[in-house]
Amino acid sequence: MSNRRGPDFETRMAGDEEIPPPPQFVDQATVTDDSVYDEFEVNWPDCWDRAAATLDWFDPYESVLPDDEPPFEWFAGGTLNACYNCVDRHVEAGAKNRVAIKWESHLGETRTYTYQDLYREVNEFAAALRAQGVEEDDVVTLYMPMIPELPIAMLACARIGAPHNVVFAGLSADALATRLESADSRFLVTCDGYYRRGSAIFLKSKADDARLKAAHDLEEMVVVEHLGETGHLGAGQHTYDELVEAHAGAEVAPVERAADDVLFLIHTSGTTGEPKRVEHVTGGYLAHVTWTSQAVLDLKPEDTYLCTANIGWISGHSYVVYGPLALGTTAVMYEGTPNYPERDRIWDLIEENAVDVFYTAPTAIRSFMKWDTSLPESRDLSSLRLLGTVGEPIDPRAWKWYYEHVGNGTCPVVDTWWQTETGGMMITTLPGVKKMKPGSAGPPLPGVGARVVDGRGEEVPANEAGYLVLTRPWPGMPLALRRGHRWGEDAAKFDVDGWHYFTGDGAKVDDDGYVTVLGRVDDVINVSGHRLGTMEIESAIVGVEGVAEAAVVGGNHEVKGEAVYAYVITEDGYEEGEDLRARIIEGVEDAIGPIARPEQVVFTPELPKTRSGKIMRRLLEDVANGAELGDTSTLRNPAVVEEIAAKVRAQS
Ligand code: 6R9
Repeated sequence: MSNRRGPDFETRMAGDEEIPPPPQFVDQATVTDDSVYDEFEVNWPDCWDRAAATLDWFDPYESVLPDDEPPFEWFAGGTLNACYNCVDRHVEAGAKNRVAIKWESHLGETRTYTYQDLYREVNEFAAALRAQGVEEDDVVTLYMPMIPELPIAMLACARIGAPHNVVFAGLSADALATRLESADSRFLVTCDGYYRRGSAIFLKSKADDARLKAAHDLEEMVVVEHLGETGHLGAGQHTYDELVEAHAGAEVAPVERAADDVLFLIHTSGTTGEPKRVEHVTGGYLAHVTWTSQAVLDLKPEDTYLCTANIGWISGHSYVVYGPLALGTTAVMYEGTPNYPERDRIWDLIEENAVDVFYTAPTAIRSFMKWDTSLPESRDLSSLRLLGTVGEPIDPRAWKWYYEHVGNGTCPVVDTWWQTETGGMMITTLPGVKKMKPGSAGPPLPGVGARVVDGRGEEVPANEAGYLVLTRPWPGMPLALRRGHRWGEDAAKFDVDGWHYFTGDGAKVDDDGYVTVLGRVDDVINVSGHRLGTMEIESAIVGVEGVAEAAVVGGNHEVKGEAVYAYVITEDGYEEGEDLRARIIEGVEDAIGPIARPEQVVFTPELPKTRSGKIMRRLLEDVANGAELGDTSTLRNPAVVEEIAAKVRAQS
């Protein structure tokens, strides 16, 4: 196993404080009875009926889970449509005038879509996609920023049974090309461009570039005119407005999808040099995210809800789009960044929209703390009922700041652990039931099996660090795991009895069964909640002319959580210096995007290697963190570590 830190890395202590659920929250919460945990234990797997019951099925399923061996066919025999569940059923139930999406642009413009508006536009775009030749099971790639046309396009795809493949707009043309190929996708929806912190980013030109780079032809491309700078459209390229207008008033019947038909593909970073393709299916995924939106986020149809996640990542798929809309909630969608135009933009949004439930990431909370504590306090945030966090471990100090300064000590905080691969939340407190422990995510949700094991697969004693494995299948599990496949990195890792999935995270469990997640133990780093593979960054750097070898590690960063540190050996005849450094940064931005930009590029004559030639990444992490250097005695070249450390000190 490639083990970046091992389970014994610095143990982050969760606070020993315990906070009971606020009574005024419990009084109105959807799930308040502790018996739900027992019910799921006694009744497993049929207990997951409860999740499926949040949805409308065309054909009811015959069995919740026919077999406890792969293939795991959750809700076998059932058919449904995700778009029908997120849109039509609310219109049919008389909620057509309720706001579904309130979009706030970063410049202060707003656009409001009721469920009826959403119904109309999704139908028109679904008809347009069909007219472009998109058939059931064709993959449609969506390379779009946070504009309303993104969820509309996702729902239109879901309506016609065409899996979507959303690519985060901050990724480069190369990254888009790789994802088009990996998904075997011949249809692309993008936009001309968008503003980020006041500057225009031209997306269509990146999409055009990707089109040239991808190994196969794109058949059709749709361009949303967001900046009004679309320019020339070539063959097979159409504007979104032109297509929607051509299908004004069209209605498309939602396609009946089997529970395990693919709803979408999404790519994330794994531990190989290639992005990892994850496929989520219609029934289990939608049931999982809808149930957890209800049980954990406590969302109700009358709520206004703000999640700051970008729809380009899984958090936005599950908890900006599918979960909240399936429940008929009003989702506020924010185009910009929390600090643009001012650092109080988020508090503005909460106050103006009287937001009930707010879900964000620890990196944002750390920024808020750093900026000015008085900012949230100068606003009326009394509409808030519940706060959530996701994406990285949250330390007890940030947790308490969030609880006190944003939640005024009256809103429960749910620290939700989950992954692209799990589809939805797995480990967190049920806020109307469980006490909170700042710094610890909480117990596994009812029905979820999680264990912390050592390298041999043995469960470790309470409060000791080990590897986090999931030991039971769950409805939101992706196609590969359903089929009993393992991703390369997870293959036969531990000798755990029975089926299991290794998460890539280190964790410990306390005497109450609360899990504290310690961070990744594999070659994945987490920069501001963005999941990045060190191997992908390394291969980008090695592709730069003049670079002989590179090693990338994550170093601690006060706001970002981790930052990218690149250690580089130059090729003979090339000079270390600003020119090469700039080309390395450009190389990473071209291959992946600005999110992977190295914080530091450190030139070194050698990398610390063991006698067998393996790079000792742990030492490079110690160097990045300015920590005391670990044992260097097994190195072939011990002196190099001190040399690199001196360079890092000089650069920072
Ligand atoms: C949803 C999402 C997954 C990785 C995961 C872990 C980290 C997410 C966390 C957390 C501690 C939490 N992570 N939530 N760590 N506490 N509440 O973020 O998916 O982008 O796939 O990242 O994020 O390391 O393995 P994804």
